[in-house]
Amino acid sequence: MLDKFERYPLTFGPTPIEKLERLGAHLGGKVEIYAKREDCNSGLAFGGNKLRKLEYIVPDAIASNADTLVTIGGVQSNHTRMVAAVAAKIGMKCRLVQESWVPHEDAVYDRVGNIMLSRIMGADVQLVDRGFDIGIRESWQEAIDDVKAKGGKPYAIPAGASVHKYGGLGYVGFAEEVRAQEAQLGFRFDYVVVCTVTGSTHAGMLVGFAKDGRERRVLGIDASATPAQTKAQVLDIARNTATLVELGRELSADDVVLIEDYAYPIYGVPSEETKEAIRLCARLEGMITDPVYEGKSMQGMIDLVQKDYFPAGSRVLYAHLGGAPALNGYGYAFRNG
Ligand code: 5PA
Repeated sequence: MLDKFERYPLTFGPTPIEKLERLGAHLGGKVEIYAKREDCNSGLAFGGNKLRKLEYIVPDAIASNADTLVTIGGVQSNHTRMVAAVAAKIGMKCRLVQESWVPHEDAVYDRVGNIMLSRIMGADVQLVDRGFDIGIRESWQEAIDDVKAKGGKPYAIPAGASVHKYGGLGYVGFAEEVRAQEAQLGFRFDYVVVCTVTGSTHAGMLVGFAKDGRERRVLGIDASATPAQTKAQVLDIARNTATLVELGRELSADDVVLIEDYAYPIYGVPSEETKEAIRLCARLEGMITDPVYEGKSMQGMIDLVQKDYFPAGSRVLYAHLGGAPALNGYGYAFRNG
């Protein structure tokens, strides 16, 4: 589906799929749980889902003759860390707007984890005191203008690389990769569980799996706590991406399955149940998930298994999208383990 698009390799190649044997058994053994390890996809600054997206965006950035990548996220954004890494790798400058999307408790929240890594990689980090919103942000546009005013040539990447024209392509590739791995494994996955916030990860998967009629088997677990906006953005990106890859069919709002029950209390703040899911997965599998994104989708998957949402015998693929560096900003929440 992606042959006609230029791709700049930033990842190691196909990511491994591993069975979460002990977690599955702990949850009663009625379904088989697997994880696709997007969190281990690259040597660039701990990797994660943004690199798959950026592989299809970087050729356009290079072709535009830009010298500075400009993007935006929260203080502990994984996306901004990934853009900082990519800028370093391709020899560009990087300007990051980091907004106050999360009310946080830790004194070192803006010093550790993702933001520290971005600073180490030489990004120009600007803290802006504005709240959460997955849409186009004024502060990002101001940063783009500022780079221009100082004689630079900015290349603009929106939050999560999502509403960029090529933002959905990377996760179409994920679906194609899963199909190839299924052929080797000799079975197909019945469900894919993915954490959804700015939407292009879910949207790309949806388009990729629509090729064999599985778009509604992609279960987005909302972590934005603004699900109506997130759902609309997933559909927009999916439609745009479907046109680009010539999917040949219309996608409707019903094709976007977004489960809203686990984003509470608010974006970026883990509930007690999210923290329990993070501990459970860590203690049974040694697999680390974060309090903002993957811990919430892990909580959702565990709860759905416990509620018998998945018919007995189902094979469930959890997409682990990365994000562990943010844990450093949540030392207080895990002070007792
Ligand atoms: C993020 C996003 P989408 O934004 O494509 O829906 O992906 C959600 C997601 N898991 C899931 C991890 C580890 C993520 O980092 N992160 C954002 C960031 O700024 O880091 C875009 C919000």
